[in-house]
Amino acid sequence: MTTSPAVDTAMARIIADENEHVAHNYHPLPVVISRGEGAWVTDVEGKRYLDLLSAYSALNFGHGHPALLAAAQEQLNRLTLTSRAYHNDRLGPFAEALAELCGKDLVLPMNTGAEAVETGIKVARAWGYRVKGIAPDAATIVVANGNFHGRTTTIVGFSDDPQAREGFGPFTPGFVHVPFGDAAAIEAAIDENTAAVLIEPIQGEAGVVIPPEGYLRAVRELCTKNGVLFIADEIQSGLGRVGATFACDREGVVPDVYLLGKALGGGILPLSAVVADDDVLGVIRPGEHGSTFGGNPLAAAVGLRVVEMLKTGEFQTRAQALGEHLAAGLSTLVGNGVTGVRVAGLWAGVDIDPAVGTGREIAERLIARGVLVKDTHGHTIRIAPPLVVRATELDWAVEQLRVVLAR
Ligand code: IF1
Repeated sequence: MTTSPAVDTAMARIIADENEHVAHNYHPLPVVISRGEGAWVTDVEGKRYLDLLSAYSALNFGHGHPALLAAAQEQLNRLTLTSRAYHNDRLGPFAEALAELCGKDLVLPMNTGAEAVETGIKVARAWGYRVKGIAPDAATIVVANGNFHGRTTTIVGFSDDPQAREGFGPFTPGFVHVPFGDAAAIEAAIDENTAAVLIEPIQGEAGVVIPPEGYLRAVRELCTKNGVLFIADEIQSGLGRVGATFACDREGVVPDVYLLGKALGGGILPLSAVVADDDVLGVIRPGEHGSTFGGNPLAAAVGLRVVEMLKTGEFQTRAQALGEHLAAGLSTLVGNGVTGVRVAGLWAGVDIDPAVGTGREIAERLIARGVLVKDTHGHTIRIAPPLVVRATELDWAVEQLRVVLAR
């Protein structure tokens, strides 16, 4: 019988094999998941965990939601891919439903969130030249410090996180930075070459940073006044997470362009979209933009079901109520290993007192107690459970957090 630690377990072997053949672009927490149901996942050894990350909100409806699985399975048997060289019978209904959910005219379907952001940038630039009349190649886009919009070279080029950008230049020009949450800074940054302001209404990667009340309304007014597009990256904040369909709804604001992803694909496949009115998205002409898988019938069938589920308002209401419940629980930890908590709907950033450990250490201790979270920026952990989680499960998770903080 071996006395050596973890090395001989099935799980350790799986992790070692993965590390041998998968590029080391991540440092995953040491758990190997093989099943998921609702808010719970099971590892290869049969141990269950409450999933408080939901694949960064891509699993807003939980693992294996029956209605989403049914939509995917029905479509899998019928037709999965046509390319946009032809029409398919699922894209139109999906686009119609999503446009209606957003109160907009048009949808441009892509796959990943980063592609939606890239598409939004192209649309804003084309609109800047063709509608606003900006001089050729002079268009700029105002972005926020602390932003996270994805991993392509253009996108990391306007990140201010050294880990995201260092070693990957040269970068695409045309972006102007302002502090997040400061509307006056946006006003000062706008000039005749500004095509758009691109922000996350709530910054996710930054640690669930909620801007001051009135910020989104002020951005809306500034953009309208100056003839600039307001592009809201709702890829992580949208589709029910914050207790409303969109984080912009919390201030009663409608951006010119919604960027959507993650939960749009129901946690089943990648599906993203740019949603805007015809006077904006209509600037893109045949042949100027696209993707092999964008608008594929399998993704459209799942996305249509996602939109139908959101139209009931049930998930938004749940996120709001459960979020208040979670906020109350987390607030009892402040001063007890937690230095600050920010909550928007069922989405929380919890700052860990460095004296009790790093965010990563807390996440590792929680794994031992059957709870999955993810750290960010050293001492913050993010909590974004599937919106199908129960209040009692959240209470239990808060108690596990209390225990690992006290250790
Ligand atoms: C990674 C974070 C979350 C996003 C917003 C666009 C994208 C994302 C607001 C791009 C992606 C991700 C991707 C994932 C980790 C992650 C993340 F920690 F980096 F911040 F969610 F919290 N806009 N977010 O949050 O979407 O191309 O990935 O589909 O890159 O490691 P994508």
